[in-house]
Amino acid sequence: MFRLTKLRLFEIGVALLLTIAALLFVGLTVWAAEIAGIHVADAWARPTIGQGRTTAAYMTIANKGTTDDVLKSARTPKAKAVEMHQTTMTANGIMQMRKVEGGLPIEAGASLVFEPGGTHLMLVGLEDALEAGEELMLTLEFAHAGAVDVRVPVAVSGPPSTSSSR
Ligand SMILES: [Cu+2]
Repeated sequence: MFRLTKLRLFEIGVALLLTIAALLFVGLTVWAAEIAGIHVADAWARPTIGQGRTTAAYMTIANKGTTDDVLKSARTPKAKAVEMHQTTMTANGIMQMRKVEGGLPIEAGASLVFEPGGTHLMLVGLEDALEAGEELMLTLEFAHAGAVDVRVPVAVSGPPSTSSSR
């Protein structure tokens, strides 16, 4: 009788622990999703031209979280540097690219669009030529969401299909 009670107590204890673990897991998952409210879509990069080892990458970064965030930097193992550039028009009608310093803010609920003729990611010092059909991995570094990996297909014009990050 005593043994049975002890066994039952043990079973109840295990069940309780499992329940707590499950609740904790769900809680942490929701918490993590809340923090990493960054969604990346339509990522693509242009192929390199000739001997050039520079190219631009585009994507839409949506901040679906509840916290304002800042894209601080980006990197890829394939290039020496990834810079954030803004395309501006001079008074003479000449297109110019300007490096963005200090990161790009993305308010909660807002999106940051990298697109041809506008703000873009500049991949500088690529180790190899990039051809259409290839793919590269970009890591975006956010002030709040931390590092977000993005798969970037190389295509001649526009995202080949709907692509996204985690
Ligand atoms: Cu540029």
